Amino acid sequence: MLDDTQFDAHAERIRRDGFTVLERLVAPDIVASLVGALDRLERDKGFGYAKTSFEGHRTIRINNLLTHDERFWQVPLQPDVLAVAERILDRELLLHSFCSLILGPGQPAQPLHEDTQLIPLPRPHVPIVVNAIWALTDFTEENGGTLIVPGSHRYDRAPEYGRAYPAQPATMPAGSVMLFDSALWHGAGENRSDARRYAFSCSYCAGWMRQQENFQLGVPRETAARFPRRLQELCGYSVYRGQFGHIDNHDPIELLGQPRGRRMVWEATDVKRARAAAGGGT
Ligand SMILES: O=C(O)CCC(=O)C(=O)O
Repeated sequence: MLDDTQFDAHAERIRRDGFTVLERLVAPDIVASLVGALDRLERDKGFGYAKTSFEGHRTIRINNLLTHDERFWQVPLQPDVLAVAERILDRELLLHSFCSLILGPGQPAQPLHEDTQLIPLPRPHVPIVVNAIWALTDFTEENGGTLIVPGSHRYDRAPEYGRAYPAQPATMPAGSVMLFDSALWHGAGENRSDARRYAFSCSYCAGWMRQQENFQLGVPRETAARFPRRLQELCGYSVYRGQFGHIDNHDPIELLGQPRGRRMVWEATDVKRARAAAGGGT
């Protein structure tokens, strides 16, 4: 586990350059087990190549991964990645999207884009999504290591779709995780090698934002009930600032059998004032 100074330094790099790399973060046996889980899933459930050019006709993307294998649960919860993402977004962040990105040989480079470009906010804007690309095999220039344009998260526009721009490949050894502000211009590189490039994209968004993947409806309630509590919160069984996401003044976490969720802000305010009046402080 990294320490606070290292978390701060990585967060500062994301603010400055738009990205940072946590090298060799994930142990080789865990990487092997995650790749094994993806292979088994592909074999057992017949997942094939994506159907659109943006997603990649030679790329296997498996969405809603949390429903497929318990081994995937540890990915959004990886403590170092979460700690850095929380420094950028805050502790009430949500899981935004979690999918595999398996680039097969012959996959052309993806158009450069930024993940928040459809959000109607003027650019540059505060960070609202942080993406973590997990390298499950070495990322090289040859096998399609993610292309990035350092500093582009501060530009006042998104890239023009399909246009070529100078970009650099994020090369990193297997087990590394690249975290970036999703406003950074990026895209998968071309896989000119004869092997697959295995990766995850596991992104987090601000707690007040709509998630890209709908985990509350997409993950069966009985599966979510078995998640560790922090994963339940990340999936949206939580209330941002005690206001956004409540159900009849209750925290949705109670739907998963948790005894008591967060107090809504209006109730919490009364409790706080009553305690202060009684001399009990806050
Ligand atoms: O596969 C990659 O390296 C990046 C993929 C990506 O940016 C996307 O699909 O939005």
